[in-house]
Amino acid sequence: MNMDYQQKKIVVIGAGLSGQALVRFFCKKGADVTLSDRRGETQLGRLEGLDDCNVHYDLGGHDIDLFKQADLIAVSPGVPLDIEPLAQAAAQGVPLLGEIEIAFRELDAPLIAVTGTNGKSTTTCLIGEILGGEQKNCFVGGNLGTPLISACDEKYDYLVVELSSFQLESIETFSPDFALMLNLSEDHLDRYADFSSYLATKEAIFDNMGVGQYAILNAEDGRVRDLTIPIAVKKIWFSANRLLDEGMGRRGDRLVWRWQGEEIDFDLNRLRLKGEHNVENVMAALIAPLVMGVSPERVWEKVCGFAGLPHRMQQISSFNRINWINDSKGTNVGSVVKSLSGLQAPVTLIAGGKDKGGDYAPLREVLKHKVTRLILLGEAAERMMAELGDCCQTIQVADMAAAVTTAVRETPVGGTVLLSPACSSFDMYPSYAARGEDFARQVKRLEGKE
Ligand code: UMA
Ligand code: ADP
Repeated sequence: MNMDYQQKKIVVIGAGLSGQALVRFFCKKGADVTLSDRRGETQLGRLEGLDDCNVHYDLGGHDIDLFKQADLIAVSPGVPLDIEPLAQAAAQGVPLLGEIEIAFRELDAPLIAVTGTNGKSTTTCLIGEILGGEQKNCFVGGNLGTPLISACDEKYDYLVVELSSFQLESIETFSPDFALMLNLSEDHLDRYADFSSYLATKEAIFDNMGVGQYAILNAEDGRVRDLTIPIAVKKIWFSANRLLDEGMGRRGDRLVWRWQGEEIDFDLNRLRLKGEHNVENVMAALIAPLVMGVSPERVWEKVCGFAGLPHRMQQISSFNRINWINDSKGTNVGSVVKSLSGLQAPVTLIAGGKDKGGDYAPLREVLKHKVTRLILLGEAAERMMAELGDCCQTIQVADMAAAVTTAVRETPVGGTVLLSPACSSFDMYPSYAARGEDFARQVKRLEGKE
């Protein structure tokens, strides 16, 4: 369904990756576009990608009148829908749509959407690996980094899209052919009133789905099992703990796919990806391509060739005979619990960053078993110290350089230093990637390589 935006007054809010891609899209469609950002010109710098666009600017704050007079407001994921200018415009009947909804209305290739609290990026990339190549053009993006709206620039055979809860807040008709729900645990409680609001936003991915569409679901996650999914949607389960009568199950070190009366198995020993959490991601990633008819041989060859993404349990050094692991993308408690569970003691854990308002208590057990030193930094350090400081020896430091210097002093030969913050990065860095790169740089500095 292609929408007509010719001469429509459109306000795009947020001048980040999504906002800039939206501006390019709407300008091409002949709309009258204004880009609004609370940051001013000096903070934003030059928006080089927009040089060719005929766009107006509303910077250093949001002009409420402009919002009220718009035909449509296109919202970036980082902008909450309840901020004053959006609430007032919505109250006047101005439609607010997110980047994902706007893109969905333009695109017609089969769409596989990946959500859940953890493992989204890894699973999205795995599916992209499987479906891409061999003359197939596969878009792989969304929350992962490339906004879906930029998929309108090219013809794609498949769209594989990672979706955050932020992106799902502003969908209306979005309905993927396959929706994956990997797992659900506390996250982003700095944006949502409570955990159930976060869960409801995630659940919205299924709202418009129906006949001929599939929900791919983690059978071992109670919150996933409790989701409300339209009856017409075919549910396909995966379980990393047991065999299933239908779906993707497991028998020892083999994954077992049972579908339409047939059974195929896959040897886990061939995987390059490490960790139990990645077994779950692999299981989830296999299902849509297999249902779509990609051969099991090709599927497994692609999955086994995948070495993982940077900043996710990435071994970066063995300096001082210590295993240094960058898991900067471990941005919530659930992911850090999984990451630590897969490691042998003794671990020195570097954590902290921007607090997301969730509960740190689920970390207590695994800290006691695996972690001998907890090094805390960032805005969340004090709260984490108060809630976790009695689980192991805990030290608060000022920055990453001090965290790494302390870690090398405190960690015995054969031990592991893990950066897995359980917090977002935005108190000290522009992104989790910048935080992970700083960690790697500080380790290199110790090694005398920088
Ligand atoms: N802004 C306003 N007014 C506000 C709030 C923000 O103008 O009230 C402006 C900011 O000043 C800034 C712009 O909005 O200039 C940023 O917009 P954005 O936060 O939506 O950032 P994008 O660059 O568009 O990136 C977004 C996703 N960011 C967030 O959801 C916070 C990226 O996910 C995603 O890769 C990208 O779209 C492409 O789809 C990042 C992320 O941290 C990786 N995601 C969260 C996560 O994974 O935990 C959900
Ligand atoms: P997301 O995109 O959902 O943040 P990633 O694939 O980027 O997920 O992985 C981020 C971190 O989450 C990893 O470094 C790991 O600590 C943890 N993780 C990955 N997959 C899972 C999973 N299936 N269950 C729990 N934690 C996971």
